[in-house]
Amino acid sequence: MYTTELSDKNKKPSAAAMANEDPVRLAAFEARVAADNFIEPKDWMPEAYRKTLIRQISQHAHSEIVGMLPEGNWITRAPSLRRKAVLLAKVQDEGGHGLYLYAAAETLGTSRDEMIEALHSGRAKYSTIFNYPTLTWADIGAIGWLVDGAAIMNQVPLQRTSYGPYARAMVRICKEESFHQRQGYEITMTLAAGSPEQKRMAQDALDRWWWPSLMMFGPPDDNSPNSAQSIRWRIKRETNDQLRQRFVDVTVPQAEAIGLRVPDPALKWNEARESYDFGEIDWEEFYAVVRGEGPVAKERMNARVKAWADGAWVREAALAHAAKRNGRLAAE
Ligand code: BYC
Repeated sequence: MYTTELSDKNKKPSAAAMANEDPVRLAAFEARVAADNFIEPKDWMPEAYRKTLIRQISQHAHSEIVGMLPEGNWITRAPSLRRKAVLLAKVQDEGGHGLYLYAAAETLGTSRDEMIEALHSGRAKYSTIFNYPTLTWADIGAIGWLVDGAAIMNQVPLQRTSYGPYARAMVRICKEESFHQRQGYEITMTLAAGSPEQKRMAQDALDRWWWPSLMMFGPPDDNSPNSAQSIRWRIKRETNDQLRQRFVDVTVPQAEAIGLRVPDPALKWNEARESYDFGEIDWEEFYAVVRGEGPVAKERMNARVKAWADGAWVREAALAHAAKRNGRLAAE
């Protein structure tokens, strides 16, 4: 995510904000959530629930759109026509995910323009992972395998999030993400089984993307200001640490199966927990990237702002066309 510092403001709904809510409606809302019924756009909801959803869904949408950049710049350099066609389709899918998610956020009363402005001005965040550079073709494998793999781990439980439009968007997104994860693993597997130089490239990409992928799940639970309320309102179904642990447990055997080494000397199977113990994440690095100090944060935002400016004529033409068509329909 970009330039916005982590802070406690606007995190938990303040007691005063919640006290302003109608207690009867609030109790009915909480009972619906507790019964696992979806909340729909026209249903009554507490303001803090609406705000939390707008924050999370719009950040999620921004991540999909900014996430097109690291892979997009490898489309012309993909090593074969097949790889190029697959990568093109994948990057296009990410654009589609962003659009479903912006549409889901719009049902909460925010506009696309407001969300885009928040991204471009640095008020809204997007995932830290997209502020790292893609140096070699092996990075495209690592992104699909690890970044999409982490995204699926986080997004599968979001199919049961309490807000209906977000949950339904996630169902389709998860299907596509699982194809993305497989295409990335297949690239990495091919490189790992290739020449010594190709295997070295695959290992180097794993070395650079492993820790940033673990950071995608967010701060540790005891330092995650939004988690408790989001879990209570069933916006989040599992905590950051639970999902991170599951990702490690699933991914380590995948690395071993293709002869790669996870770059963590503390990684060790824990018989009692039936899970891997793993080393300390560099949280200083995470918070620096959240503050906008990621290696390619400025390039990413400049690219988005330029794309938005360059696309102005398309938006204007589409609006002019819609106005003309509506005028014609009204005349008929
Ligand atoms: N990066 O209280 P917490 C993809 C922020 S893209 C930056 O735990 P929460 C793909 C967090 O926003 C898929 N910031 O927050 C696309 C909060 O700050 P604010 C991306 C982070 O919301 C292209 C503060 O830290 N997936 O698949 O309860 C190519 C405290 O955190 C990060 C999503 O967006 C981070 N990594 O939990 C390939 C999933 N982590 O907002 C692949 C949807 C935390 O209060 N989002 N922060 O100022 C979520 O599930 C949750 O929002 C999070 C954070 C788990 C990320």
